[in-house]
Amino acid sequence: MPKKILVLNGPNLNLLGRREPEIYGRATYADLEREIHAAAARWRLAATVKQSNHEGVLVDWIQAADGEFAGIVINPAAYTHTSVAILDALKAVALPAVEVHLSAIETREKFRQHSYISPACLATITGHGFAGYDEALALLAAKLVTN
Ligand code: CA2
Repeated sequence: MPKKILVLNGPNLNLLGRREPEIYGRATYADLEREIHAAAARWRLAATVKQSNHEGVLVDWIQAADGEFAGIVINPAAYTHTSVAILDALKAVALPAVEVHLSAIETREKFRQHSYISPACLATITGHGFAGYDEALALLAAKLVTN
């Protein structure tokens, strides 16, 4: 049975392809979901992909992942830069987690350069667009064979 990975996307990522194409590209959120499922299958993983605009919903999903999933990929979007609640939830479940950002947050506005989430993640991938999710899944696949 392929190991199950929870892929979480935060606020406004459902708008992908509709605004700011110079930063986030022209592909839509549905395209992203398709690419994540294809990447997961390549790494012999099964992805469940969810998006929410609400911090507490993301926290609830992280808590519920305990015992259900082998790892988490998360793009917390704007909550990256504000959310101790998501940091605490990831620490509480202690599942291997990888943080992904489509854009290179380290080269953008000062307020985007700090992540509250990184300390709970085994890696943070930035600036690789949709391919970042594939890289995150590859890292989890490698981590999970050795566990
Ligand atoms: O680069 C990323 O993946 C981000 O997590 C995206 C977030 C941003 O707040 C983070 O600083 C970096 C924003 C996601 C919003 O995406 C949109 C896509 C299209 C149109 C409007 C927003």
